Formats: sequence, structure tokens, C-alpha cells
Amino acid sequence: MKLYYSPNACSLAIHVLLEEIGKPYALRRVDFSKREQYSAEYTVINPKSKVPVLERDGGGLLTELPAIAWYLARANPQANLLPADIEGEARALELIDYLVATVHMRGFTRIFRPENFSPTADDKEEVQQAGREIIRQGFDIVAPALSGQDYVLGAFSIADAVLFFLEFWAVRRVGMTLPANLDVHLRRMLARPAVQRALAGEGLE
Ligand SMILES: N[C@@H](CCC(=O)N[C@@H](CS)C(=O)NCC(=O)O)C(=O)O
Repeated sequence: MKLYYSPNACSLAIHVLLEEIGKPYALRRVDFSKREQYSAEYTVINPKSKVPVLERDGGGLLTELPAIAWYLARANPQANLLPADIEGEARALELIDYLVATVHMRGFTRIFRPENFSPTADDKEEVQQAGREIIRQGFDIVAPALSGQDYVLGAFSIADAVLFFLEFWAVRRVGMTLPANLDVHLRRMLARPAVQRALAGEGLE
């Protein structure tokens, strides 16, 4: 398997999951600073010009973080990355969709790419502030799931890897203070050897 990634992009969640699974995989960096995601070579891999992309051993390419996370969990049941029951699996997907579609795409993207949300540069501060509010609301909605348990669905799952990169971004890229439960979750994630290997593999600490 090969992961197309960019350091400290949302592909970090998939990188963590590959480390949790523990099978051999290759990494292929997509250099955003050179706008490589828009290159002719890369748009053959992903016409959406995004990471992550997972190239499976059979050669099939898979895009979209939630789909890749779900695929890796189902293809590697021995890694216990998803609850075994249908209710638990649905809850994992419910949470991941909210985290990616709302907290990442509507929240963090407003901060990192304000120009995508307003044609006027003067609106930058307002757009970014709205992004912070969306993130804060999202984190407040998710935080109670961590009351009295170590991981969002009880046992470690793909949902924790997704929550992790958002917590990591909030602290390291935006300088936000996390709700207490998420702060503890972030520390717990940072203590996992698989997370440490993924961060080291991307040149992050
Ligand atoms: N819906 C996509 C979003 C992926 C995404 O937004 N990736 C960002 C990095 S966090 C990206 O590749 N951005 C490159 C660009 O927009 O130029 C998914 O879930 O995989």
C-alpha cells in the first residue's frame, strides 16, 4: 500500500492508522509548497488535487479520508479499528463525517484558506473568526463523548485518529486551547507508539 500525504495535512489520520495496523506501506509526499497537488502527474492520481490518497496493493486508488479510514478498518479486522456491531460502526461514521465535513472543511479551512470563503481580502479576519467558532462548537459537541472513557467510542477506533489530527491542528497550527476532555485525549494519542511513529515520519514532534 502507498499513502499520498503532505506533512501535517489531514492525511496524518491515515498515516496513524497505517502505523496502528503495522503492515508494510510506502509514503509518497505531495509537496504543497510546489503546488504539486495540481500537477499533471498528481491529478492522474487524484483529480480532486487533495491528500490523502491510498493506493491499494491491487493498484486501486481510494480518496476521501472517511472512506479510506473505513476501508483500512474493514480490511484489517485484526487491528480492531472499528466497533464490531453495526450500531458502533454507524456511530464511528457519524462522528468522522461530522469531524471532516464540518470541523475540518468548514472550520479549519476558513482559517487556513480564508480566500476560499470570501472574494474580499478585507473579510479575512471575520472568516477566520467564524472558522474558530465552528471548531469550538464542534469540539464542545464531541467532548462529552470522552467523559469517563479513554477514546470517543470507548475502545480506540478510526474516529480517534480523525479527532487526533484536528486536536493537533488546533494546538499546533491555530494556538487554540482545547476543552479539557480533548486535551487529555490528545495527550493519550500522543503517547501511542503508532502516533509517535507517524509524527516522526512526517518530520513532526
Ligand atoms: N474531502 C477530502 C478533503 C481532503 C483535503 O481537504 N485535503 C487537504 C489537506 S488537509 C488538501 O489536500 N488540500 C490541498 C489543496 O486544497 O490544495 C477528504 O476527506 O479526504
